[in-house]
Amino acid sequence: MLAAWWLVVALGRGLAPSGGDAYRDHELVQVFVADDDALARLLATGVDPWTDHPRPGWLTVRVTPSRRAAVWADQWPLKVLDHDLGQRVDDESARLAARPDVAEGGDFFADFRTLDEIDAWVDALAAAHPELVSIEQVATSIEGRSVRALRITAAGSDDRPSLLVTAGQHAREWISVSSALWLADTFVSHADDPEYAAALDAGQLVIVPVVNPDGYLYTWTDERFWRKNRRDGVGVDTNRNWAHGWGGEGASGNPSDENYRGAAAFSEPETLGLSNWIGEHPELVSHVDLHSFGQLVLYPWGDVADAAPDDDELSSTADAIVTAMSGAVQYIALQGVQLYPAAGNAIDWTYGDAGLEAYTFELRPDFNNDAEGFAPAPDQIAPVGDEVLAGIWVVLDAALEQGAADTTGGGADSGGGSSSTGGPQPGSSSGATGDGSTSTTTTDAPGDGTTVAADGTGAASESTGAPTQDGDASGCSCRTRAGIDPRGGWSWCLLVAAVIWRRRARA
Ligand code: 0X9
Ligand code: ZN
Repeated sequence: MLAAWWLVVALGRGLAPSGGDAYRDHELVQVFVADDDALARLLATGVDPWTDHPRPGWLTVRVTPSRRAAVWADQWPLKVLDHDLGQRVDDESARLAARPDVAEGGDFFADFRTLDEIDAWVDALAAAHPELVSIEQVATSIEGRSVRALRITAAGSDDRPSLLVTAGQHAREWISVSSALWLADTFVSHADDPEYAAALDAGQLVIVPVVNPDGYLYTWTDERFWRKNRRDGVGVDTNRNWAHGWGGEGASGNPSDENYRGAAAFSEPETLGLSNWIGEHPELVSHVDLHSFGQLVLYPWGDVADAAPDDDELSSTADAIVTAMSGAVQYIALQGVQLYPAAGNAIDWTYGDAGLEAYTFELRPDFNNDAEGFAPAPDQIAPVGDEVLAGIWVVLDAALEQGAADTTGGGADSGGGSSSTGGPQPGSSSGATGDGSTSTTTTDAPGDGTTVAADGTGAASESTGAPTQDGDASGCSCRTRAGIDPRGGWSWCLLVAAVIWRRRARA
């Protein structure tokens, strides 16, 4: 009876929560592996590492009941983060089934949304703001779904310099999708604010919120932690399928691996369609690809250790992005390959082959918070959305400066993240709900002088008094860095040490 009620409620909301059966009694365990031999021994037990590039050190793995004895037989230093991932997925499904219904006026950003809800919201946003928002189809997925872009501009033309934001290449990284939609919502609902109006007059924001719609849907219906697209039911990692350096280090030729590169460069309709579309749009000058998790800003190259031709600009802009995004939590800038090699990733192609200034943002949580990992609580949607917004402003300002320089024949440097439009500091956003009405979501965004609790509760914590940047020469307010990681202490030191260790391991 209860099950029947659940089904009615779920279907009534257009949902089909997957439930946790696929993960019943699966443990999430942090294991310390001292060296490559130990790593090989652990992986031989058949655990599922929650990273596509396992290395010695602390490693988070999913352990199925059938593998448990083999894992625990060894004397690993280990910590069980979760005894039953199935329960976690059940809890999440129950929460999702009870979340506010957008069709009945509920806040779209109160929780994560199904593909149907996202499509309806995007349609409604465009219908309510035809002067600002247009929708373009950029690709068709393997299962025949539209991969769509929202173009947001007040210019009424598509030849203004444009920033492309993509999200959801990896199906389980829901916070990347919600953040892309948060950007669209903020730019539309603030379009009359002087800073936004200036930016939308001078340039455009093009947002593809769900690059991998088949995979995204599958995480809602079947396997919550699915990563790839749905090629033959086995999947291709679209972020290993782009043509730049395809088949190089960090991309597997084994279809069952999480980082399977596909049969050939651009073998997948999602990457082929999107890359063709990018090639047809010379107004695009920069690209940000959203992922989770790790709190990182990555720049090319992601496959080889050589410095990119524009390494100085890329790294200095990445530093500026990190400054803008950090406050409640700390982000770190890295050349992608220093994290681990990932040949065939999107930004190597958009930078190297399409000529865009390109970055990957890995959003919250950080690597010390694997337990939350790909399933952050819904109260993270707003603060992470605002962090992405702050970072996007840095890239957009650089793009618009470049556009202005190109127009005037000047030689402005695209790096450094200085402000041409004086993009605002996010703090509160009035949200278009998609039905033409608006809702207001207020957040203590990083940089507005307060900080958000690191656990995402929204409770303010004391500023640590870290440096602030107030006002640029034009008198517009700029990003303020209110504090560094209120968790502080050893976890932050460990994170920094891990990054340095990774860098040295690569050297
Ligand atoms: O592995 C990926 O595709 C990205 N990380 S994720 O956990 N979201 O899957 C990162 C790719 C960034 N590039 C490099 N690490 N080189
Ligand atoms: Zn990803």
